[in-house]
Amino acid sequence: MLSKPARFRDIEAERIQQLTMKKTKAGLRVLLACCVGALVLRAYGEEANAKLWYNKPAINWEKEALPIGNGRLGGMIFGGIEREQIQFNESSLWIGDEKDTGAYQAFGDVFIEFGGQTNAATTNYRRELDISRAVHIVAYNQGGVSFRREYFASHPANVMVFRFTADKPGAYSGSVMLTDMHKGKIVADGNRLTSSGSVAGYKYEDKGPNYSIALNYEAQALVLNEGGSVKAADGRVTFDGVNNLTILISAGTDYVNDRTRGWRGEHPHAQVTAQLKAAAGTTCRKLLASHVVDYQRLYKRVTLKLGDSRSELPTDLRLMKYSEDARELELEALVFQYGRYLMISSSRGALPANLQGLWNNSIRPPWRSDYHTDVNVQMNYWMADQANLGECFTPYAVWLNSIRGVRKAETKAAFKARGWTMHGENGVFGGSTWEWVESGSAWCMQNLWDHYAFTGNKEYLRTLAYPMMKEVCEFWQDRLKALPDGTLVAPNGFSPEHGPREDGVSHDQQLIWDVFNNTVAAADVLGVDREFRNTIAAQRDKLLAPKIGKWGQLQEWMVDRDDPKDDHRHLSHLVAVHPGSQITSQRTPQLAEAARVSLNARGDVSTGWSTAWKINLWARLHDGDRAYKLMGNLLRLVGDTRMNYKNGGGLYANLFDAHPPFQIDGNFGYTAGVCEMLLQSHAGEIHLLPALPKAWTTGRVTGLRARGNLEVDIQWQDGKLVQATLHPRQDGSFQVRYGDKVVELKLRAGRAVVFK
Ligand code: FUC
Repeated sequence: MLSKPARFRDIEAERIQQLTMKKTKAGLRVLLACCVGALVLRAYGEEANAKLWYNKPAINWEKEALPIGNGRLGGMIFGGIEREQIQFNESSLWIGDEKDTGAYQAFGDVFIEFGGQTNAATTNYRRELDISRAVHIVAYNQGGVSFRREYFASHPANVMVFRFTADKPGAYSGSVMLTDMHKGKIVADGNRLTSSGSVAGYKYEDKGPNYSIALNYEAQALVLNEGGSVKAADGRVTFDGVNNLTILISAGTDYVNDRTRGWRGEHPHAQVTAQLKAAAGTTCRKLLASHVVDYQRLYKRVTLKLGDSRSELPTDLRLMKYSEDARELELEALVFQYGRYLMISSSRGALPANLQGLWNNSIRPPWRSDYHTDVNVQMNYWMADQANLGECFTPYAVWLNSIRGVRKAETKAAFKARGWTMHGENGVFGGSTWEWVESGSAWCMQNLWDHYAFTGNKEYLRTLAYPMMKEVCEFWQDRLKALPDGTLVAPNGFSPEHGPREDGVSHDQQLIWDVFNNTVAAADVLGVDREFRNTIAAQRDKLLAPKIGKWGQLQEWMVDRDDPKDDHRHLSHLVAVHPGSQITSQRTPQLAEAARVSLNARGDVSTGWSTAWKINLWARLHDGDRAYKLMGNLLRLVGDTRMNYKNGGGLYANLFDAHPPFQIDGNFGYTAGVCEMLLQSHAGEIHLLPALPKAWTTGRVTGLRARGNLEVDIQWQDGKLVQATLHPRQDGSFQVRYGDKVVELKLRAGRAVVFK
């Protein structure tokens, strides 16, 4: 199975060599390949490095349990021997309403007790998460029996599957329990456990408001036996003398992302029952096969090879060794792919990934496990298209679209303006709390435009992105204020989460520039709204521009008051460098230099997400070694789960990002950062290896996406480009850069181009 793609690759590579070679002015050799070349040099081969593994069960949910998810349902698996716990979630189980963010809610747990099995008598214990297949495995020996468990969350079947097998018959006896975080009704009937209820009366804070919306929910677990027997007793399902045991679970709520329906649709009972019935009607083998095919269709689009290490250590010790300055390149690649695994597992076909993706074991989770719009949700989605997971972006755009009606109403009341904006905390019913962060909606629009830039999907742009972008422009058209010389500033703004409220804050100015600039481009692509387009283009050019202050820094405020000792985690005034594109090393070198001064002053030690952002920023400033240093800071084994806003960033043993506590933006931001180090496309050109650190002497990446709707494979050796292949998905003109060499190319859809 695995050697076939490699052989295929060689044949295609040979074919490419026979194709025409052109020498360009700049001296880069370019091979123009025919259509078959679209498939060349894709390394679909084995990723030996794609496993997290441990030699003992998890005790701590946040630091040790391992996540599975199908984009809607999620499970955190402990791997206990006498007693297994799978804490589970469904992404729409929320409290809150149109006035209040509320919070994302834990659903419940499945507990499985194995009679007669004890920790003490176990040998060869191993639990692992294979992120190349999205399968979690627990294996151990006990009393002469080899036990093996497989767990996966199937997107096509829309259920989670837990399968328990053994090499001797009748080895499984015990019971299955379901718990419910909202104290609903639990019924055991035959081989089925059901929990159901409503979240009415639950609040995020003791003294918080009563919410006007209360979702109904239901979860079901179906216990299937091969051999032995299964029956309901005392609120559990017990099993006795079973050879192989399968537990299928699904859950849902009556949430719909539609304000006009009051956010409530059908009770989930029928759907959950049907999902389990369909899954139970097939075989585990088929469920697993369709799951792996579905998952790998996304996962295998990108491969990354940075080294050849074959660490024999369990992942926690491996990370510890790395933290002690024995840097291991393949661990860096594993954490990169883990970000992609977490994205595929938490953002498909339902709600977008929240502060914890979709894994949450609390009804009062940190920061509500919500959608924070002063950096966090935007950061979640930087990597989606870069790392070739465009489908995973869609839930985010759909969520924004669903809440914009509520946002418009509150924005109108608060600002007497058209369009819409948000506070820092946001939920699934449009409710938004905490401080106003007026440029938050413009920042979300940047994600929306980028998704178009990466995919070239005009239908998406016309129907989903552009109408929202236009509305956010309208908000700023009504809100901007002219200084005496005609310069436009955002009034009374805020540099998250930092400094006074005042006019002309750089963060606001840069994001308004961004949304105006992108909306001009979008109107051009769609050929619509000529007059509106010209007005915002003119307003964009009158915006107060980025300023360089007295110590050479990029000013965070209109007033030159930046403190060089300020190491605040937010890097709000650098948003024009990344993820924005107003400041680039090529086009605005002085401003880029000022940004470098500011970024230096902020220091290298911070929270998880802040460290991840710094990786991206240093990559944009083309300092690969500094980005690499920050990567090292993020790949630091952290044990503390207490909230730390200063310097606790790193990874837990399960490779979840530690803010601390667990916050997933650091995982996604890290993956985005690695993409930015290898490939950039924000500055009107495709830049190969823009920030390659010295440590990555030789490596290969395939399948990264660039703006303009193309995929790029890059191979390098001794720190130098060996070969890059562009796979355009649509026709277009591109400028391609490597170092200071630049070539101009007209590319045709489906015709790969190889650079030497
Ligand atoms: C912002 C950040 C915090 C935290 C929270 C969820 O408020 O400033 O560090 O990440 O979001």
